[in-house]
Amino acid sequence: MTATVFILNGPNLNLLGTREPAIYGTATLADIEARARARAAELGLAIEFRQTNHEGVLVDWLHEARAAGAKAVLLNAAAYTHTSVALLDAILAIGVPVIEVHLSDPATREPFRHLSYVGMGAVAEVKGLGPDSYIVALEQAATL
Ligand code: CA2
Repeated sequence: MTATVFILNGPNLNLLGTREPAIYGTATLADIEARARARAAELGLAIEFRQTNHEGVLVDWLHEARAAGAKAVLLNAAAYTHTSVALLDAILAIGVPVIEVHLSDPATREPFRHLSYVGMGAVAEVKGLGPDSYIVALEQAATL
């Protein structure tokens, strides 16, 4: 059976490509999904690519990844990365490896972005590569 990788995106990432191109680039989330889908096909993976602005929905989707027997989750939790113990608890609960993904490198930005609750539960992080962060993370997920 084809292994599935969930690629979950948090708040405001639906605005990609429309605002703040100096930080986040010009690619839209749909562009990133198309690239991830093409690379996943080459790697023999299926992907479930989603975005929500709601913290609890991300928690529900992490649970769904476990129920679906997902191979891994790539998680760009956006601002919830830096605030959400609920996401950390979900990551620790599901028993599915989670790779933290970011377009920018939060460690080089404002101090409030330096703390990552997601990172406390993730098996790896890929950040600062723009849309390539998703592709590199997908390649890492394929090796898990
Ligand atoms: O670099 C990343 O991928 C982030 O997860 C993006 C988050 C930010 O809170 C994290 O610290 C790092 C913000 C996403 C906001 O996306 C926008 C897209 C277009 C215009 C405005 C915001």
